[in-house]
Parts: sequence; structure tokens; C-alpha cells
Amino acid sequence: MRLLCFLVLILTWSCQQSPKQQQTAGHSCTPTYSRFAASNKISQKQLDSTPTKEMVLIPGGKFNMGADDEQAWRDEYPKHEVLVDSFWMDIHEVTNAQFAAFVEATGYVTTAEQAIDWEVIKHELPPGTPKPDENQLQPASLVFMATDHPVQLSNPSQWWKWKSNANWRQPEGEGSSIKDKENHPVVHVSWYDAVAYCEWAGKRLPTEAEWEYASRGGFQNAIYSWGNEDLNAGKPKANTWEGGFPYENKLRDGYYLSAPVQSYAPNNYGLFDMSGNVWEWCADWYHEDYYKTVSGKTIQNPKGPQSSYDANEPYAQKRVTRGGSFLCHDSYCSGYRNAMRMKTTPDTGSIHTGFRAVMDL
Ligand SMILES: [Ca+2]
Ligand SMILES: [Ca+2]
Repeated sequence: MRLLCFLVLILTWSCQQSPKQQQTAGHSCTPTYSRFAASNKISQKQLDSTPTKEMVLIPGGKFNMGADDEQAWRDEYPKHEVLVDSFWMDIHEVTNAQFAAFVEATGYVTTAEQAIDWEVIKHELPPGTPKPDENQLQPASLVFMATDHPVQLSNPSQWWKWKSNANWRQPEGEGSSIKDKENHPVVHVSWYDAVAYCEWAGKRLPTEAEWEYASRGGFQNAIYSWGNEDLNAGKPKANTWEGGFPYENKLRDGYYLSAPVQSYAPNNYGLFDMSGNVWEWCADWYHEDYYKTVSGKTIQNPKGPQSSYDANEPYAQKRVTRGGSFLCHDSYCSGYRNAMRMKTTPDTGSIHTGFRAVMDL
């Protein structure tokens, strides 16, 4: 639950700086036409039937899912073989303009715009957790607030603030707006909001396997969506945090918070911002040991585990988010790696979480 994120930030959250295979999957940095050969044959008719000009065909194939380098967290192991059928994918994150069209057509009210029902969320908290003040149950969402000095990265509550009336229309809270940000990714959307949009658009959220396969862009075992070149080498490749997190941002990539979609080069599948800008919801439940259950097999079109488990917050049911955001940095979560897995309760939105949709052929 979204308030859960805030409470956990205060109580227990940790985010190790040096993720290693041996460590628990304790990272919670969010509060919670290929030119490569495909194993599946795509007909010309399918290639000619692009659903919209803003989707590309991801040609199905086989890939190794999971950890590529020493930055990988425990939950990225073991690497395992996955087969994915072809599908269409949005070339960019869903924008404010696209989400506004959905809201205008349907009257949809997002999770962050609604008050929190304590009777519902208390079941996701450790037993005995006291009820917060009523004012903390009013519509709100998580907003990033930089510090003015270096801080211990083990306590995210230093830079996450539970801000009243922050939502997709007011990403930075009361008084802010999305004016002139129509082509920025929509943020403060919960998993439920993302699913509702997808259903309206006749699409669906990608599975975690589809997302990672698409992010890899046909490269085998590469660390990033563009290959293995260091993030900081050459031209800016993605919207991330550059400098000392969370107090100094050098803005080499040009953006402090979100960037307009398609600001950086796409990957080899023509997908923009698979690394960075905003985290993207996937359909799957998150389970820290899920990859162990499929190790040694070749699994086809996996839809993830049947239930969620994160040892850091065992009462919370979480969905997967992928790709990192403008807040990601190597010292912190390196969320822009292809294999990096994040987990978030489905009603949690924040200023750096959005989504993109896919569609079956
Ligand atoms: Ca940036
Ligand atoms: Ca992204």
C-alpha cells in the first residue's frame, strides 16, 4: 500500500550501496524491427499491421534473463533461459498527454487522488503498527526532495517526502502542474492506474520477461539497453542521476527530474528510455526467489510467480517495476541495468514511476 511505503521508509527501509549476489534482495530504491535475428518468423503482414505508429514489433526469441555483472542483486540470480513470443511494445513511456486523454474519456480517478483506507492497508503492515494521523491518510504521494549535503544512503526517508495532493496532475505537489510537460512520462500512477489505462487502450502491461527481453534489444548478456559501454562514456544515454546522490546533480543528461520521452537514442528495437527516466510497471508479482524456481529450465512466456514475497517487507504484496529512473545512480541502485528488478506495492505511485504498454500480435 502506498502509505506503507511512507511508513516503511520511516521505520525500516534500507538500500545497500554495494549489491552483491550474497546479499539479500534488500534494495527498495522506490518506496517501495530489430536488426537482430529472431527465432520466431514474422510475416510481412504482421510487420505491416503496426497497431499505432507509437509501437514497434518486438520479434520473439530466446534470451538469458537475469544478472550480467557484479552489480547484480541476489534476486537477479540465477540467470536462466527464457523464450518470449513476438509482441508489440510502446516505443516510449506513456505520456501525460496520453494519460490525460484516458482520464478525459473515462473520468478515471487515480489511486494517489483518493484518500487511504486504513482498514485495507493495515493488513500489509507488521501487526501492531499504529494507525497514522488522519491527515496522513488524505490523498498524497511520494515526492523526491534533494538534500543539501551527503547522507547515508541507507535511509531513503531523507529524500522521499509524503506530499499532500501530489499526483499525476501535480507531480511535485500542490501548485505544480504538467503544463508544458505533455510529452513527459506520466508519474504518480499506481499499478492499478497503469492496468486501467492499458485496458482502455486495448493493451496490457508487459510481463517482466517481456520487459527485460525488449530492453536487451537483441544483445546477449549485455548490461545496459545500449550494450556494455559505461553509462557516463560518450553522449548521454539515459536520464539518470549524475553526481552525488541525493544532494548534487551535474545534469550532464540535461534533466533533473523527468525528461520528455524520446530525449535519448533508442535501443536496437527502437525503444526509448528503457533505461532511466521513469520506472515502468510490469504485470508480474515480485518474489525475491522466483528465478530460483525456474533455474535450469527454458521457460516460455513466463508470467512470474503466483504470489509476492520480499523479506524486507513480508506483509506487503508487490509488483515488479523495471528500468530505473532519473534518480538512479551507480552508488545507489543502478536501476538502469537490463536485469535490475525493483518491487513496489501496486497502489504506490511516486514522482519517478510510470509505465508503457504492450499488445499481443
Ligand atoms: Ca538526469
Ligand atoms: Ca523508463
